[in-house]
Parts: sequence; structure tokens; C-alpha cells
Amino acid sequence: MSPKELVGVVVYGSERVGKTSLITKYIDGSFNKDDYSQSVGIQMYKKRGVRFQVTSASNEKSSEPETGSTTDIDPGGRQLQSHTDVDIVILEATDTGCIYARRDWVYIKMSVIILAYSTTDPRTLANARSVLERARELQSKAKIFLVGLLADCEEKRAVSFSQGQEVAAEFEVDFRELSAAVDGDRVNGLFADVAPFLVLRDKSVKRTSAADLSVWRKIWKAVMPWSSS
Ligand SMILES: Nc1nc2c(ncn2[C@@H]2O[C@H](COP(=O)(O)OP(=O)(O)O)[C@@H](O)[C@H]2O)c(=O)[nH]1
Ligand SMILES: [Mg+2]
Repeated sequence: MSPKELVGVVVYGSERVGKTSLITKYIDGSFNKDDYSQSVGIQMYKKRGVRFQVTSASNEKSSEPETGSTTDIDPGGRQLQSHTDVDIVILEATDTGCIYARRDWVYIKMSVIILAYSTTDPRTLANARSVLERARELQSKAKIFLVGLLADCEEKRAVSFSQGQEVAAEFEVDFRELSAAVDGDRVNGLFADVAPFLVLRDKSVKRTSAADLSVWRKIWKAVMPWSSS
């Protein structure tokens, strides 16, 4: 069986809300408080060799028998593959708040948006709110997880749990608070909840698919809006 990866998740939100820290904690379990690098454009990360149950459309089914995994067909006609080793591709993008039109690929192309804000800064929740409004406007089909980060910073807290919860309820999206610094289990739990909404694809075909190319072209334009192609 060819190597697989799960694609279609972006961690999106204002600058300095803890997006990179969340992803890094998930990928290698590390957290470095002083490690801040301004994220320009889009970063791509990979969590390699994740073992859990993934679901793929039945037309993507491989005929090759797979060792060490069991398969079953769920009532929706999709093939469940248990204990499959996959890579998860995670994008990070900063919401600049003003040129949202350039970020519309996020709402249209991503199957999951982890929409991050900081519990220490109400402006970042306001930004997240405008992202949710834009997603609604574009009738985005993405599964959205609103996530309040830096939840361990109680002394700096400026957004209550219920304020985050209210925004999530208004837009009917999933909600939780997390700390990349202290909540490794909850970080893993978030990505475990995200995984079933992602698209499983063969790593070997990714560079040749026209659909993928158009995504990458859009991303390229978002990173370098002045480029013409
Ligand atoms: N105390 C604490 N600090 C955090 C946490 N997550 C991120 N930070 C710090 O917040 C700053 C911004 O984090 P970063 O992940 O780079 O934010 P990004 O710009 O959204 O990617 C860095 O100095 C991090 O060390 C957290 O859960 N707890
Ligand atoms: Mg970052």
C-alpha cells in the first residue's frame, strides 16, 4: 500500500496567539517559551507516522492487502482503516485582519480550520469572529474548531472561557481552550478530533493532481500577492 497523508487542516488566527507553539507541541511534544519567530505567509508542517483510524472514500480503496491493519465498511459506504500509519500535513497561516479577500482559500479549500485566538487578548477573539463571519458569508463547508490558546496564563487572562464559548455557539462551531505549554494531552486530543474530517490521499499522486496544483497556486498567490502567475 502506498504511503498516505491526511491533508486539509490550517491553523489560522492573529499573530502571536500561539499557532506555531500548538503545532510544534503536537508534532514533537516540545514547547519553548522563548521561541518566537514571526510567521510570514504560510508554513507547512508534517506529523509523520500517526497511527489511528482514518476514513477514506470507498473509491480510493486500495486492493493491496495491508499488513497490521484491519478494514471495515461503515454505514456511509466509506472504508475505515484501523491503525493506519499516515502523515498529517498542517498549514499555519496568519490572519492579518485587513486583506481577508486574499485568504479566501482558507474557507474554501480547507476541510478543517483550527481558528486560534489568545485568551490574553480580546482583539484576537474579535478577529476570529470576523473570520467566522467571512466563513459564513462564503458558505464554507470547513469544520471549524475555535480554540482559545495560552490558557495557562491565568494572570494575563483577558478573555473568559464563556466569552469564547458564546462566539462558538453563535456560529455553531466546536470550542475549547488549550495551553501548548502545559496541556499535551489536550493538544493531541484536538488533532485526534480533527483527523476524521481530513482528506486521505496518496503521497505519490500529490504533485500531479490538477486540483492540488490549483490549491498551491492559490497559496502561492496568498503568500506573494504581487506574483502574476
Ligand atoms: N505561557 C504560554 N506561552 C505560550 C503558549 N503558546 C505560545 N506561547 C508563547 O506565545 C508567543 C507566541 O507564540 P507563537 O506560537 O509563536 O504564536 P503565533 O504567532 O500564533 O505562531 C511565544 O513567545 C510563545 O512561547 C502557551 O500555551 N503558554
Ligand atoms: Mg507562528
